[in-house]
Amino acid sequence: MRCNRRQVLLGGLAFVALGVKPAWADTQQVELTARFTVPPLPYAYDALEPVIDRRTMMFHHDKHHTAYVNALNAAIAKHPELGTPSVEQLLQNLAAIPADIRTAVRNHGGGHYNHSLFWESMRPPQPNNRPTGALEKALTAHFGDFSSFQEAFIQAGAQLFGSGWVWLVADKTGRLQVMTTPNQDSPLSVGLTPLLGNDVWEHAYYLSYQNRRLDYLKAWWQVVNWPVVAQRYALLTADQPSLPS
Ligand code: MN3
Repeated sequence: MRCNRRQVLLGGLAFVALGVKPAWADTQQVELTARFTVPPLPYAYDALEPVIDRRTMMFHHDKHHTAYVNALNAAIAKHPELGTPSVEQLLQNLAAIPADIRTAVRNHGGGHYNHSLFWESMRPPQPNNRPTGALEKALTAHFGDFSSFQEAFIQAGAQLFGSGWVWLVADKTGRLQVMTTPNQDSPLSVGLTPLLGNDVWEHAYYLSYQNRRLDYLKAWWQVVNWPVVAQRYALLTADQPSLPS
């Protein structure tokens, strides 16, 4: 490869030409390469049993998540002019990502972000596991009651064809909705904030549930970490003082 410097300059100019200035463009570049790492699980591999078995957690976290991170790092390394954006910034600005790595960032950046959120969204099985406080009120206001929200989430996840995610998301006005995304697409890329997501790729459940995705979707509520989801909702309402908190 020759003309490396020129390529770097052209890469920077591409942002200007697109009229899309990435949000991180003005931040100080303290590292020369953006490198992402797999966060450690906040609990033991077997902590979610019997809802999610130990081997599934080992393969899912150590192998699948690591593969997304490695591929994301390889893609980002091709464009040092991007600086050191966070994975959120990358996913929120896909249009500003150089075309030759945009699909890789979408797939593997999404895989990294979605799984990082997923691990934090779970905890050991809890009896009568349900949200409280402002989040419970918001779910009731948007879906009728908590059970109706759960049912909408389960149905959306069960009906998603192929691999993807089912989400509880909030838009900029605080409106809550259930949605699905295919593959590793993130709600961040369409301007929505994920509060809770469940992975419905077969690798997330196949060892214990085989083809019974619906059983996995129903059992999964036992391990949802509602205090963490409530924290995400509180951050959102802190940014939007007009929302009920
Ligand atoms: Mn997965």
